[in-house]
Amino acid sequence: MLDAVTASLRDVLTMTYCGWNANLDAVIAKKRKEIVPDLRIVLGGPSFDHDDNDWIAEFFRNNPYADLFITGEGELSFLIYLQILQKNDLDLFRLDSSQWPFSFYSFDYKSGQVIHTPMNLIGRMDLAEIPSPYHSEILDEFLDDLRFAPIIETNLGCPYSCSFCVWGQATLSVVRQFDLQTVIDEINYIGMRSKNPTKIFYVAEANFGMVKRDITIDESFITCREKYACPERLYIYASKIQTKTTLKTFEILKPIAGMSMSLQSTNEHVLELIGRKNIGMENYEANRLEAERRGIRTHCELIYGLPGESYESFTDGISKVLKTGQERIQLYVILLNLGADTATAASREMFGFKTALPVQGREACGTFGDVSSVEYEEIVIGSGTSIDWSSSLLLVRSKNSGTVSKGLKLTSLCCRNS
Ligand code: B12
Ligand code: SF4
Repeated sequence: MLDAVTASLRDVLTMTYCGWNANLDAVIAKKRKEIVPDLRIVLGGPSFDHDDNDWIAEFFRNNPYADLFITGEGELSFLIYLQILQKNDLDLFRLDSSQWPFSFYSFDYKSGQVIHTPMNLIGRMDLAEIPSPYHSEILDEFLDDLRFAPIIETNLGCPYSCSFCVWGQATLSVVRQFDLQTVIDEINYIGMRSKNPTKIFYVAEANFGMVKRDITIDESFITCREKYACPERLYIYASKIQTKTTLKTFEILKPIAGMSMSLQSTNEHVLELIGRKNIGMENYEANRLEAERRGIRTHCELIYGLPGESYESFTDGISKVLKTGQERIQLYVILLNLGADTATAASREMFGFKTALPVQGREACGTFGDVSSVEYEEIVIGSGTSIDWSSSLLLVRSKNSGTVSKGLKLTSLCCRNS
């Protein structure tokens, strides 16, 4: 891929900036700017604190290779960027920044000022107008490559706003749906074409089973599987508020997916601090029992180290979940993901987070062509006066009593939310 980037380098290099490739972006940018000094480098993606000017200034000082950061959904903003280049001799900076759309951020190193025009709001693109990248065949080479697994997106955004999660940000809070027929056609196209040996599909949405049309999408997954023996497995997250529709959705999907029943915390004070509402333990138990009756596999997720969570409240939460009969609980450490409220300077100050920067998994380190990089993630190991989570214990169920026993050292650090 890097060779392709180098071979086609001309005027603009665009990259997604995420926690897991931030350092890789930097080394690639540096090398490519050496080859093409005038190269414009445009970043986009979720890891950007657009509300904090000091943070933004620091970001550009630390990443001097970046000419521009485009926040939010990229489709329309990037189109506007290209139109501006076309009209301005390939130079965004010829256009007075007062005319830039609000999603553009840059930096004037001489004055130390962030360049941003918050007033120039642009609308959102009608999702029905966005053609499927799969149908354009541009992704065929990835579908043909055994190392890549396909991701499909049937809607965008999440109506909830848990502070540790980037999905919960205001810009993503309105859920919008892609055209149903396009989604169904994509499922069949991917099922027919994907060479990934695990035959997995990633479904990139926060609350599957929240709306009735998900039942139609389900049926497409299942008929596609019957036709092409693919997908055999879905990486999918169910709506955190399970309704009759959610149960119906996952009943259909049960040959290829279980239903997540995430809580993240059961402590009311913690939930208030992180802006999350759960369904309540009585409803949780009723839904879990109903899922079991219908033969749907379920699991719960809990995050430790959340603001206000103590060792006692966390283990109490595990006991409560076990008492509902839930057999599988996945424990995650809280990550401070840039772009999420918990990672802002204000939240760090309010909760007094102590953090550590462990190296991410093996796939986030390495040498790729002429560049090497290592990525880190930021995890909370303590906050305020609460306990030191770095010595967290993995909590295991003592089988019959539904209580929790402690004893194992934490071995896995990972976090995926819903
Ligand atoms: C599928 C997925 C995964 C998959 C695949 C990841 C991969 N490497 O491809 C798996 C399960 C492996 C995964 C793992 C993780 N994930 Co994940 N994942 C997602 C998910 C659900 C979809 C991502 C996606 O492909 N979306 C489809 C694309 C088209 O949309 P998009 O990425 O939002 O991009 C749009 C804009 O951001 C923008 N844009 C993006 N790049 C650019 C570039 C330019 C130049 C421009 C102009 C615009 C632009 O335009 C795009 C279209 O509108 C998102 C949540 C979500 N719905 O976005 C979380 C998400 C990206 N994951 C997240 C996290 C934290 C992780 C993990 C770190 C968790 C962990 N500790 O294990 C790991 C990291 C693993 C890794 N090394 O990659 C966070 C990222 C937060 C952050 N600030 O970085 C998200 C946002 C979820 C969340 N709860 O907040 N993940
Ligand atoms: S954790 Fe789940 S419910 Fe909460 S904002 Fe993120 S995606 Fe939405």
